Amino acid sequence: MRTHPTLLIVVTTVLIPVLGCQTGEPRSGSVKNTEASSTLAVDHDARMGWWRDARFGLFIHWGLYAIPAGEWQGNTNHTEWIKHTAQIPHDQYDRLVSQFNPVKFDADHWVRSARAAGMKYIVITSKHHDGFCLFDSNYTDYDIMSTPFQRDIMKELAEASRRHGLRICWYHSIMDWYHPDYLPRRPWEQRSAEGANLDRYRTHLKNQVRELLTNYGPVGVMWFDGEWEDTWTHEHGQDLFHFVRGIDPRVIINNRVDKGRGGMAGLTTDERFAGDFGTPEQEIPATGLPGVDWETCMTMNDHWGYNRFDDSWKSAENLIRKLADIASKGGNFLLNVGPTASGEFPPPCIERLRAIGEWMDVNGEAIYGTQASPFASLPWGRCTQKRLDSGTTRLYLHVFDWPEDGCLLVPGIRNDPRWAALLSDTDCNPLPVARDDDALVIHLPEYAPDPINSVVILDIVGTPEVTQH
Ligand code: JFZ
Repeated sequence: MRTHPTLLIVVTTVLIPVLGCQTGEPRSGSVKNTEASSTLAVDHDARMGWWRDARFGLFIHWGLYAIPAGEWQGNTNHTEWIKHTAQIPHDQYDRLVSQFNPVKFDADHWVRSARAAGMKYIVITSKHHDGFCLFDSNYTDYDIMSTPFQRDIMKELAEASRRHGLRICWYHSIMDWYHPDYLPRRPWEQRSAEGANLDRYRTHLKNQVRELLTNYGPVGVMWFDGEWEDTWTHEHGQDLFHFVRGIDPRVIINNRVDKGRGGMAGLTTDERFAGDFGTPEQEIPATGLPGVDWETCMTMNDHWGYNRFDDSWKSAENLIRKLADIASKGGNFLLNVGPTASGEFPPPCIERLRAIGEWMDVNGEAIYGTQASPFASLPWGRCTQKRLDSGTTRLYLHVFDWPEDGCLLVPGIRNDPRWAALLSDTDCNPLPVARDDDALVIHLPEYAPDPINSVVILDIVGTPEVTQH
């Protein structure tokens, strides 16, 4: 809608995870102050502080495409790309605008679901490739205010997120199949490219980015996408990156703003390219990547946008273990939900978010603010770690396969043990730990407290000295 911008109150949130059985824990989760930093490197660390501590976020793909719900003329495998994959003419697709009326949308409910799952931030599609905007933009009428719904969804979600201590973040597509100045034209469309001007489109894009960064209070991440198009250049990426930095230097920007991303693995290795973190899509890197921030984004089934035919849901067990796997490699997990056209999360998503939340309620300490495992691999599961004080490191041993003989072998570690316990044990009863050559052996109770992933705490003296196996 082309009217005037709305001003929102600026509130900063500080997320402080609760740690369990110990004193003197590090203050993780707090947002560091950028003003104190004098070098770029420090600025980067300060900017990334809350994001590194958060480890877990919710991705939401929502837009007009939720209405066909994956189906077009008998084909049921479409999704947020439906305009492209079904080659839908503009006027026909645009009719969805008058049908978009998600009367069951409740921002508070969505944010509470994410928070209960243990998620610390939400990335939602302010605009996907189809060009439709879920927010009230002064620069287009192709937005939520032209639908019967007429409520600024971004505003409601930003406010609800702030209320519940989550960071709101925008996924904003660079590629745009609607805007007349965007180039290239799609092979399947009739519109002439004559008179189109990509620089004018870039101004439009920046105008909208300014709206997103100034009308909704502090924003955590600008998550760009669609940079792979031939028309988008490294210079355009640099320009957009610095434009965002200029508006708010605290905003984290993904690497899809520029041209440095290497395919689905999603990582930028050449420092000339901009981006604060890498974006592996639907995959988890084989190992940790020292010094590189990254976030795996993943669907719960096989589509990002809502597809009512897609029943191939990953199990809660699978997702809980993926979260531990990702944290053990020093990455973040951005897990996707594609809400329905009526404004609800599909029931299988709700079930899975709940199950993850139950696990996080007990074991969140082993995820938030942790760092990558010191071990190259472990036969029974994963490991995350936290520095407690100068003399102690806490290892979180994520046990997927509970040992039948009750002996958990931690291989190739030189440090002396201080103490071990089950994270789920609120009494913090110590577990016996013995040294066996270069391994530490923890004596476990007979049954796993959690068949999916039981976390064993092992505090050791100093920083881990691990020999590779
Ligand atoms: C992109 C989007 O096109 C998709 O709709 C979704 O939003 C996802 C999170 O991001 O998907 C991509 C991006 C890049 C590749 C493939 C899918 N790639 O480089 O092969």
